[in-house]
Amino acid sequence: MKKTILTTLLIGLASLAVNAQSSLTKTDTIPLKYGAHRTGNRTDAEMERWRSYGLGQFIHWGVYAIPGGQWQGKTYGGAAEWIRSWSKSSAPENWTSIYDNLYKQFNPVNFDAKAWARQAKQMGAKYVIFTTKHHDGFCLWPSKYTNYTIKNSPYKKDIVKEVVDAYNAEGIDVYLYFSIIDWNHKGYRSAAPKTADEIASYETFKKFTRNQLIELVKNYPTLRGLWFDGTWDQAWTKEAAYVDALDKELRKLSPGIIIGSRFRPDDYGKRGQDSNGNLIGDYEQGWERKLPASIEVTKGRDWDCVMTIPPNQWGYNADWKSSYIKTDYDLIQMLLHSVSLNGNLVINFGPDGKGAIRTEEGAIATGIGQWMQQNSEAIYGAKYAGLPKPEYGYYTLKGDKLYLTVFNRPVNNQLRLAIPQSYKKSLQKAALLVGNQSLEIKKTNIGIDRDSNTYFDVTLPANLTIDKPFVVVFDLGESNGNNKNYGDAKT
Ligand code: JFZ
Repeated sequence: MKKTILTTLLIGLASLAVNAQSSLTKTDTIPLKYGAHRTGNRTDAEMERWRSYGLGQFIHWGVYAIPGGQWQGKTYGGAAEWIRSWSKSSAPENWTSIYDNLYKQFNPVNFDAKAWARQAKQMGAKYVIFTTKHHDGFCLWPSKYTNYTIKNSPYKKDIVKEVVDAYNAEGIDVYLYFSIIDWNHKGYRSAAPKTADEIASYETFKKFTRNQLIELVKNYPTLRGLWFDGTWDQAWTKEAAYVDALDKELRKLSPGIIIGSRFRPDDYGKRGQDSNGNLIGDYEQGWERKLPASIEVTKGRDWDCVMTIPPNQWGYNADWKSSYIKTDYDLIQMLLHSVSLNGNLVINFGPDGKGAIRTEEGAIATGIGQWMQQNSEAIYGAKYAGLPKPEYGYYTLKGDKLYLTVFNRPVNNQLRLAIPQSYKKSLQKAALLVGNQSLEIKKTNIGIDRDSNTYFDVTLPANLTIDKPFVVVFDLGESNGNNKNYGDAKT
């Protein structure tokens, strides 16, 4: 009996010590009610599907497509979808009121959702992110909660529905872009509300936002996710409790829905990552128009990169002459860069005011599509290969296949691959992905004793005259992770 008491006491003391220890080691953890809901990545089937997309399409469309970055011979300097905020000093007279009446002319007679969806499919996009409402507040669906919608334009019909149906019919998953910023709603404000009136007015905006989101989720039940934007205002970032509850509500209404890191603030108004450095939301949305340099910077998180074709234009801008316009190869390279580091690349399109996708974007979609037609095996479902980036291009990995997409072809036609000796796989066979021509792999002694790599030379056929990036596929076998140069004479 005595012994039991003593043991209990000792166990009690020991667990006290353990608790003290763990609370000591956790002194850097800030207690949060509304921080990240998990520390690692999601493991469910919906997220796994998202991870396998590789390539997506973004579409920015709204009344800003009518001016297309200019009005009455004047050019707006910023991103075309921001034109409503044209500063008074340079804007045409009465600009905001002109803008706020543009919807009365929104009649996109050339809009053909099925043609858009066919083009996206042909390009190889597995998902689309479509702007239901940008910062100007104009709704491309007939929202019950405002009059500022497509229903009151000459076009009248529900554009969001047309897009959702057409893309779904092509087997493309739909994500809806939604801006929290809404320059049209009376209760919207950027600075945190202080007076009772301001608070009451902001409450109407919060309710309106919630209503619209629930409306979207209910109207378009096939949606796979919501892509939030315009969440940086102080008024919003102080609403952690409200947004957290809304996030939970939306997830309940649409089980499996994917929401990135641009929606909820934490208790201290931090966005993206909470105050403890954990990702808020299902994937990192911070790689906008930029790509992580290495796997380390991704911190092992799911991520996508949304990319404009000009430097920074999302909505239609009539002027594509004044800046560098990315080519299809620029974008294919970014696609490989993304997939090789476990991300998706989402290429933005900005249809014009009549609903047509400009010919330059069409040509890019065709170029990417032709390449994808032959090489998408190296993209869909492919991941980071666990190898250092080769100078010739990018590795991607799927099952027991390693893909090397070559952008920089060596003039001597020898791809010399440095494989760390610790790599747990061996290169068995090599072949060109297109045509399946097999290529010889030679283990190479280049006499670098202290090097931790093993080198393999793969000879490209001299008669390979391709002027596009091309893929070499390797069959991988098991290895003990001790790839010593046993072929070397000395060893
Ligand atoms: C926002 C919008 O203002 C813009 O019009 C466009 O819709 C884009 C996709 O999103 O712009 C941003 C948002 C976030 C960053 C940069 C531009 N960011 O986090 O670096």
